[in-house]
Amino acid sequence: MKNILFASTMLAMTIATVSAQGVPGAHFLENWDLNQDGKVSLEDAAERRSDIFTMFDADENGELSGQEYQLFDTTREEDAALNAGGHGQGGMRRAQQGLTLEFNDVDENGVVSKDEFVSKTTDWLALIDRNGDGTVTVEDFGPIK
Ligand SMILES: [Ca+2]
Ligand SMILES: [Ca+2]
Ligand SMILES: [Ca+2]
Repeated sequence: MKNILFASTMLAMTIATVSAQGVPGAHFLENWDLNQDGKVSLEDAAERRSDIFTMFDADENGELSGQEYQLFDTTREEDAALNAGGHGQGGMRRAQQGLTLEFNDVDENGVVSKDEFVSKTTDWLALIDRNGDGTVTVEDFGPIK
C-alpha cells in the first residue's frame, strides 16, 4: 500500500513537471495546493506535510530517522533536478530549506517526529510567503515585481 501511494505521488510529480515548466512556483502549487484554489493555505500545507511524513516513515514508528530522511532528501533533489530552475530559484530554495532535517528537528535529537514536522508548517509557509499575505501563490515565486 505504501509503495503504491509513493509511486502515484511520484507520477503526479512527473506530470506536474511537464505542465508547469517555465512558470516559477507553478510546480510547487501543483504539489501543495490540495483544494486547487490557487493558494497554498496553512491547512493545505499541514495536510500535505502530514502525508509526506507518513510516506517516508518506512517503519511507521512516527519518527523520521536519519536514514529515512536521506531517502526524503534524495527524492526532493531528484524532483528539483527534473524541474526547470531546480534549486536555483529563490522560492523553491526556501521551500527546500524548510523540508530539511535541520529545519524540522525542533528538539535537535537527530530524528524528526510527526509532531515536529507538522508543527513546523507555520514557519515553513512564512519562509516561502514572500509577500506576507498568509498563503503561498505563484506571486511568492519568480522575480520581484
Ligand atoms: Ca520511522
Ligand atoms: Ca526531534
Ligand atoms: Ca503570499
